[in-house]
Amino acid sequence: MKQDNILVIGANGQIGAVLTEALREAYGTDHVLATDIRAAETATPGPFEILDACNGAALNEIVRRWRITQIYHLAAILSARGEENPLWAWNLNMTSWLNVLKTSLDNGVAKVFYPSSIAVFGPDAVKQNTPQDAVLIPTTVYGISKVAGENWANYYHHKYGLDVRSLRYPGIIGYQSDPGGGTTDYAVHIYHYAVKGEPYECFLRADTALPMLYMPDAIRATLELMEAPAQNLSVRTSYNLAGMTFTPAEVAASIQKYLPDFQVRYQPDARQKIADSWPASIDDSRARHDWGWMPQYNLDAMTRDMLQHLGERYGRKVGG
Ligand code: VAH
Repeated sequence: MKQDNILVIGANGQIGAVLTEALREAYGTDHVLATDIRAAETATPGPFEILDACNGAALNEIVRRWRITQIYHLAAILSARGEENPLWAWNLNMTSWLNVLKTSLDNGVAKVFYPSSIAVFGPDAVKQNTPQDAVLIPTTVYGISKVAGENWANYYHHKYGLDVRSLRYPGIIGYQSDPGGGTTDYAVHIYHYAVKGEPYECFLRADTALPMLYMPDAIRATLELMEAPAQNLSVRTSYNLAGMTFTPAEVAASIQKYLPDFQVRYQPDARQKIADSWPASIDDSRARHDWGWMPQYNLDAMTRDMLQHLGERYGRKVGG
């Protein structure tokens, strides 16, 4: 068991909730402090404190009191919700991240994780197999904040030597937690509707191909990056990361192999424009080269696992 004290900011979010459990498994429950702007409905066992990371003094106090050695900053306003209130989203995403960087430097935090996103790419980037160094002209405030955040990470590393590491997550799908305010959220909701035996109205067109990653792969990628030898890392903005690419029609077909009566209707909304600005697939060869990244789940393996776990939650045996 490694003796670190780890702070997770945004621990009640879709990725934060699962990452907190994985970190507690690796470092010991009492060495991982979960924080969020409000308490979760279903508290999981382990240290928790209310923290608004936009309050630099509060963040600094917690880092000092807990002698934090690693920070995972999972709090952010995502793509769709950010477009409803752009300046609020920008201020929250940037103020919190700049507080994390300054507090980490001031308190000798050894390692910092920053979640970026394939949302850093816009319509000017190559659509298929988007390379690590593609042009970054995003069309959402969320994407703009992630491009800026990546560059602040790179700046703190090269100017001050802070060990900041980052991944450009694709859409993340998992059964353990709910997504909030994203454009890829459909890929989680669709499984819940299917297991509940209800038709699903998808807010993207049936043929919208997007890069996606199953939660176990996303969590493993995060821990593998954070544990990689620093000298192997050639990217200090953020690594492209990919798992699979699929469309709403393809995930529906994958589900219908187990639930043949499941129906999907397609009713694109404002999120279609965001999705159309993003890559369809990602080249993550740099991550594979630098720290041995290799996804383990494809669409059918994810569907089988999602349906099995959600079936248990909703009391309906499916798949598996
Ligand atoms: C979103 N789930 O939809 C996030 C993610 C690539 C998408 O960044 O905003």
